[in-house]
Amino acid sequence: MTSHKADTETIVHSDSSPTRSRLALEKQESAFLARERRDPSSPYYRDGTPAQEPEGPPARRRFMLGAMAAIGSAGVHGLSSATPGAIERTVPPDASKIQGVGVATDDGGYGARSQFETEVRERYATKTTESSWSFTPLQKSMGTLTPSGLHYERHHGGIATIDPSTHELFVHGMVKQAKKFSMADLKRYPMLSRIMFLECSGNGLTEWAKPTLKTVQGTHGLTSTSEWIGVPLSTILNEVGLKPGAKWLIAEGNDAAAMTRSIPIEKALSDCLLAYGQNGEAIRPEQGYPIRLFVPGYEGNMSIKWLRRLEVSDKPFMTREETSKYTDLLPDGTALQFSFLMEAKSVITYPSGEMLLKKPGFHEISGLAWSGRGTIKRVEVSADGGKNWRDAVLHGPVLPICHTRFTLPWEWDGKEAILQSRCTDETGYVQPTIKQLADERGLSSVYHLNGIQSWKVAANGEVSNVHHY
Ligand SMILES: Nc1nc2c(c(=O)[nH]1)N[C@H]1C(S)=C(S)[C@@H](COP(=O)(O)O)O[C@H]1N2
Ligand SMILES: [Mo]
Repeated sequence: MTSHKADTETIVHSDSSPTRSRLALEKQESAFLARERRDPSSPYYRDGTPAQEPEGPPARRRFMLGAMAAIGSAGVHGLSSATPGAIERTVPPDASKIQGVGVATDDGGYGARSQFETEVRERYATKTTESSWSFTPLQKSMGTLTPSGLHYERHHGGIATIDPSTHELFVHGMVKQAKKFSMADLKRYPMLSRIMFLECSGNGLTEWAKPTLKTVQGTHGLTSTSEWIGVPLSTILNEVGLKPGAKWLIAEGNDAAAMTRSIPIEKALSDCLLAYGQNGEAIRPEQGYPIRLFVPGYEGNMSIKWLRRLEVSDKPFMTREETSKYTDLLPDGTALQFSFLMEAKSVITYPSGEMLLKKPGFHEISGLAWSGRGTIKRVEVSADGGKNWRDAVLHGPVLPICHTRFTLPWEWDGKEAILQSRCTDETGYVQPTIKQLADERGLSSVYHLNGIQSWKVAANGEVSNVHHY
């Protein structure tokens, strides 16, 4: 930090005016105290003013996004999002002058974040709202874990509501003994916990031909990281016993979309998880409560939520999601099928689209990198559109198939700059440019865009989404 002195000189507290005397402040405080200290059952404060109930969540925010029409939906409209569950409390001028808020008996006992934190998922839906995308606000992300309430969401037929006490998972097909497992049955098996990212293969699909969405939430927000807790799928497959020749299994959801995907048996036996826990509690309804399949490192659509059935077979099932959807059309008219892996990808989250750098000087560049193939080995950052690269610091623990936080100190000279990050994973795979991907695959397919993201910092400090090679 170079301008420490300048910083202190320019600090202005929004509530401190030079004319306000200490006396005035104290008067304000005692008025506040009189208002605060009231009998909770009384509709009046001690000073006689009527007690008003909090007005509910702060300003509702609306988001619109025409570009999602690229996904092929007939119409798109923004859904409103409000800061969920934040308890609004009166803010005293000096919190150390009064008792803090006593333990609440009427808040349901489930915590909420500070009323001052307002970042929310951006939600987009087709005309019917049941098919929707909710994007994680990566611009505000810290570290690697995504709070469950901000995990990205992709639903094809709305969020299923399932009673765990009656839910069953049916495992059948080429097995020695078909079986039904209740949630209680599943929870008796030895558990496994792993911190892993999930990413929709449609993440960034609007960005192939030209920069389209304005923020990192729009361009990269369909990925999140959670701790996932459950039973290894191999345990359950062992329990039913695979018949010789078993090569694939189909996973089916209990939602209105009855989403289905074929999974190769080697993958099913290696590291797939039947997850009932997320970040220390039961998985959220949005994430597939009471149980989802988690297929580490593979495209998000294979991690079937609200899982109700697994059928073992000697061939893939060729369902809608692997024939008409989730294939990658190539320039020669053929299509890639079963493009499971999520290749290495990184993005700078600070500074990123729509931010404003107030002044030149020190800024810490920060971002996320991840790879479906394993651990991130290296992240390089360029501030001059790819001419020069510097190694960023990777913050541990660097886990396989997990978001990895990187940072790099940057001294901005106040001139236009193009910020980029490029990652390398443990297999030596280096994140390509968007142009390299487009040259190779053409522009007919929308999935699996893992190219280098460029943010332009204009001389006036405004950050915007650009393509730069
Ligand atoms: N049953 C079911 N499973 C599903 C889906 C769905 O709509 N229904 N969406 C899939 C897609 S496309 C993705 S990217 C991930 C999203 O998981 P999340 O909503 O927990 O982030 O779930 C997958 N599993
Ligand atoms: Mo997805």
